[in-house]
Amino acid sequence: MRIDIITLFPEMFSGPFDASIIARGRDAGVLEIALHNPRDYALDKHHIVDDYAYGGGPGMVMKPDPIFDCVDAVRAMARPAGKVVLLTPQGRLLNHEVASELAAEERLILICGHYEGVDERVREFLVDDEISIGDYVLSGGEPAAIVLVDAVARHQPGVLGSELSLEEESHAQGLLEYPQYTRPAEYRGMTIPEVLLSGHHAEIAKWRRRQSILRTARRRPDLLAKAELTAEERRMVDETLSDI
Ligand code: 9D3
Repeated sequence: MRIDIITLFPEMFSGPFDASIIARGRDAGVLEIALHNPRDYALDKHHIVDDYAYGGGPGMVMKPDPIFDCVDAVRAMARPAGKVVLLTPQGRLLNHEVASELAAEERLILICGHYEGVDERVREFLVDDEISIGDYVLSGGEPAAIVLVDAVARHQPGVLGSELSLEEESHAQGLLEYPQYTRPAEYRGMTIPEVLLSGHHAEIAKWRRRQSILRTARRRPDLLAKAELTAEERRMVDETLSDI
């Protein structure tokens, strides 16, 4: 998969993209990332990329022409043309399904907005999809693009080191993770659940499933409503949580 990122701040990507899962994808040759600055496509003397909003109001708007010209040039660099995705607070919310959908594309072109936003004609005539990473205010689309690339990279074959991890992930889909422990079994007087030392794999699996379900019920009732639980598990949730 190839991802082209259009940003006024390409330097924001060097840390995250040179480490972690994204670096592994690039090293494995399953993920190619290229950064492009619309300022390089602003042909005026001062390479201006923003301007005042027609109709007035606070803040600057990203000019359409450097973005259109940048996307044209980037599209000419490789095939296929690729879906153009705008990172914006007004986009559809990123989740596992959206990440998986975008990961199936051969090529993506991400546009990171900055200032108060981009000229509406970019949205209307250039952009195919709009994504937000959550209901809070960022100062630009760059951190959102990093999150999106990370989530998409995990879906590429060979990135996780084992295909099992994603399968496990989708298996547990809809439930939060169970508590995890590693050595030592006792640290500063803090112990770990007895069952994990028992060697009874079936008992351990049962305990983990129960912990996942209860944790999800307490913290993310919205997720639990969508999860696939047996009738017995639903009863167990109701009984356990009615005590508190
Ligand atoms: C505070 C300014 N807002 C009201 C006028 C508009 C606004 C414009 C641009 C708010 C944020 C931004 C910059 N954010 C993004 O470009 C962005 C974003 C986000 O802020 N939250 C979650 N996901 C995303 S994806 C891109």
